[in-house]
Amino acid sequence: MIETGRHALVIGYGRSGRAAAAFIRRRGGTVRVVDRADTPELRAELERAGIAAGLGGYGAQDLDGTDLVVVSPGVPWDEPLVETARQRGIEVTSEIDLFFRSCPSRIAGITGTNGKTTTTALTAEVLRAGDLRVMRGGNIGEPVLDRLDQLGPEDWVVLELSSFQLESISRPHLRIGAILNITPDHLDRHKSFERYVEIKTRAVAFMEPGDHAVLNLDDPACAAMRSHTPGKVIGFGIHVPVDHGIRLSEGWVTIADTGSPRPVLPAADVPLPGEHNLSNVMAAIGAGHAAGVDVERMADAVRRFKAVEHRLELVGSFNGARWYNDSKATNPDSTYKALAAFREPIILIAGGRNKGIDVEPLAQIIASRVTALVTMGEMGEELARRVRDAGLDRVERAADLNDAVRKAAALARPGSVVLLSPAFTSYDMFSDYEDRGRRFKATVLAELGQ
Ligand code: UMA
Repeated sequence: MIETGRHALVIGYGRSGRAAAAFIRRRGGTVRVVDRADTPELRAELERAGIAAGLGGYGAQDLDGTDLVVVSPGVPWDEPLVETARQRGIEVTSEIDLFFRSCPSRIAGITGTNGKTTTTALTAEVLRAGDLRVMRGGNIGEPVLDRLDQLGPEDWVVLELSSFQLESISRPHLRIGAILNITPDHLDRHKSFERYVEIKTRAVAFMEPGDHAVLNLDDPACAAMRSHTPGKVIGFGIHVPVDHGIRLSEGWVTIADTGSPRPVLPAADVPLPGEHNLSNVMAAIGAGHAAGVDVERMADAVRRFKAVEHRLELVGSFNGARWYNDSKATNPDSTYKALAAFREPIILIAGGRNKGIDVEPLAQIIASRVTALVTMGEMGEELARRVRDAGLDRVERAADLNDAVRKAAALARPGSVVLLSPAFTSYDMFSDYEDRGRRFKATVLAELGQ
């Protein structure tokens, strides 16, 4: 076992770092933690766990006595401390890399810019409906390394994989790998779109001939992956012809493989709004088909499925308007999909921290699609100005979340949709997108609920 007797330095003590530290200690290794943050809670937690730590920053001296560096997903893979470790010949890994190295089970991985969490949750349900034993985890917010002991060779692990995670896995061998879509995201970290695509390609590049690559043929970058995988391709698409894979035939999601096409369920039965969600369902059915799940059972799993928290999640109806929490929309593409999911007049709440994305196309689309816009956060002012320049008059700038909810409530009319779909990250005002979504829901209920 790689980690037995090792002296590990874990960089970042969040969900991933905690799981890695616990795992290494259980396997007889020693752990020291460093974190750029230094809070009383973090200190207390590390003390309780009896873990030595350097908080409030880190440097090369932290590598002394270390022979394994475990990097959290939020820490750049080319962070200077990590580069120094490599130069000194110290092995660099991550929680998810250690998992891949030791996992006895078959792994299905879901990646892409948007829709990963919903598709991961749905794929896990589809496989479970086929009586398979499934562990779900990864970027969805559920680390897996600390649950390794529960796994056996007959099990499936369904993992949501972010680009940060994929970059850190030395050999990401997936038995089923789904790539949902690729549009510019995380460019602050990966520097170029080409590099980002290259990292996503890793999800299918390490396959063997019996494995399955589930690829969105509607998305040019995903379709191009067909020539980068040794696995069997199961394509899916709504707008392009699909010879082998999952397609839409006369309104039915249909499996077209060898033999005659098999209808799975009518697209109208998909319980999630928007065409992007139909595409996510097709990906999950592609994965279920690859795992050998019966068509009817897959259809049942899809029909039963409920929206994941923070993804076009209905908060409630107030004064005739429906309010949705789409806090997970941390990039423009995700917001475009949310805007396309409704026919009703939309009051959009957007803004946050920019991660290197060109705001102009977003401003144009918002101006052409929404009835009114309320902006907040670091990008609030620029977004408001650009959307006004693009021709929308009803644009308001909110001081904080409470103010945004109040302003949106004043703009809403019966029959309209109020949508929090920020298009930017949450780190300017919240600890993460989940915090943003939960506070949004609490504020809406406090302001408008009975
Ligand atoms: N930290 C540092 N230095 C840094 C960055 C962070 O010391 O440069 C410290 C922070 O102070 C904090 C800790 O590291 O104490 C946080 O680590 P982290 O940012 O890696 O977050 P975790 O809580 O470990 O959660 C990570 C993923 N986070 C990120 O990729 C940013 C979670 O994905 C994932 O669910 C979890 O592991 C379990 O696998 C979240 C996410 O936002 C949902 N992902 C991005 C996305 O979906 O767009 C990729």
